[in-house]
Amino acid sequence: MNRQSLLILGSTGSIGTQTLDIVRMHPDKLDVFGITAHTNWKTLAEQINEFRPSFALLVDDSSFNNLRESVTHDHTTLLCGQKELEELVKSDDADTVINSLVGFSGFRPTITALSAGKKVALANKESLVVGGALLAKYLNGNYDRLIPVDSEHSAILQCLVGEDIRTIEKLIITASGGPFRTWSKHQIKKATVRDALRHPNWDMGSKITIDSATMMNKGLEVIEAHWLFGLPLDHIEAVVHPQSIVHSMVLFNDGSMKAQMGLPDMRLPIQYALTFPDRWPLASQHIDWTVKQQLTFEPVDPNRFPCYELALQAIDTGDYAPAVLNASNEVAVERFLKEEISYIEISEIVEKSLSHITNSDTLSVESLEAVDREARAYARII
Ligand code: MN3
Repeated sequence: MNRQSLLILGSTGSIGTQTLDIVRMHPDKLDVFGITAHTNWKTLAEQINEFRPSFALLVDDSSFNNLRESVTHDHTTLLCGQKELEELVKSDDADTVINSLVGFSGFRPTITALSAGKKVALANKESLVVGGALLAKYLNGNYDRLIPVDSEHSAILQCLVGEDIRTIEKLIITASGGPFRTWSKHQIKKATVRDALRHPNWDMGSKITIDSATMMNKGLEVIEAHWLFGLPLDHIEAVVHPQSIVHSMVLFNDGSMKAQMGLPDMRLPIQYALTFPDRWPLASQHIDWTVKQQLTFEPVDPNRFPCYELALQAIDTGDYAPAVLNASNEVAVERFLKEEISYIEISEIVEKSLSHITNSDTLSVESLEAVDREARAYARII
C-alpha cells in the first residue's frame, strides 16, 4: 500500500503538532510531504529535522534565514511566502491537505486544494463559515473530499456512517460552555484575558480558546455543520455539556439518537479525518466505567453569550454576513488579547460590524476577500 502523503498547513500549531504525533504512530501508512508555519521557525526547523519532508514553508520572510541556518540536512526544499504556499497546495505529490491554519487565512488554501483534487482534512472552520456557499460544490454527500477535523463534526460524521442523510431529524452539537459557563452576566462583564484563556477541558490555540469563552466558537460550528451536512439551521442545535465526553449527537426520524463519545483528545478526530471511513488503532485514555461518571446537559444561554446568537443571525442573513461576523470577531479577539478592549466589547464590535457592512456583489473568493478586508478595517477602529 502506498503511504498517504500529507501536506500540513500550520504544522507548528496545536492541530499540526498532534497530526505529526499521529504520523509518528503510523510511519508505515503516513508520509509527511510538506509542512508550513506562519512565524514559528524554531519549531518548524525541529520538525524538518525530524520528519525530513520534501517541502517546508515559512510564510514570514523575516525569519527565513534563521530557519535555513537551523536545518541540519538538505533533503527538504525550503520555501517562503504566501504565494508559494498556494503553489505548494496544488502540488501533485500531496494526497491530503490538513488545513489547520487559523482564521480567514485558511480559506483560499482550502479552495485551492479542493479544486486541485486533493482530499482536505479541515481544521480551519472559518473556511466553511465564510465560504460555505462556494465550497458546497465539493460536498457531494459522501464526505470524502472535505473531512472535518473539528471534534463535534467528526462526531456527527461518525454517527452518520451507514445512515441515509434524509433520515436525519437534528444534529445536536455539544459545547463545553467554556470558562464562563457558571458566571453571571455581571461577572462576565469584568472577565480578563487570563480568565478567558482558562479553558476547562481542551488545550487549544488562543483564538479558539477565546471563541470558546464567548461561545462564538459554537455559533461558528453550527454554521460549519450547516454547510458540511447540508441541513437548514432549524435542524441544528447546540447544547452545553460541561464534561466534553459526548462530542455531538444525531437524532433520526424514528426518534433514535446516536452519540459519539470519548475523553477529550483531538488526536482521534485528526486521525479519523485521515482514515475515514476506516479506523486505525490509537493509544489513548478511555473512560473508566468502573467509577461513577456523571454526564450533564444544559441549554445555551444566549443572554450571557450574545456571540452565539450573532452567529446564528449571520447565517440566517446569509451572503456576506458570515464573512463580516468572522472578520470582525477575529479582529475583536486580537484586540481583546492585547487588552485594547474589554471582554464585553468583543460581541459589541461584531454586532456593529454586522449592521454596518453590506455588499451586493455576486459571491466569489475575491468579493469575500474584499468584504473581509473592509470588516477588519472597520472592527479595528470602532
Ligand atoms: Mn470544536
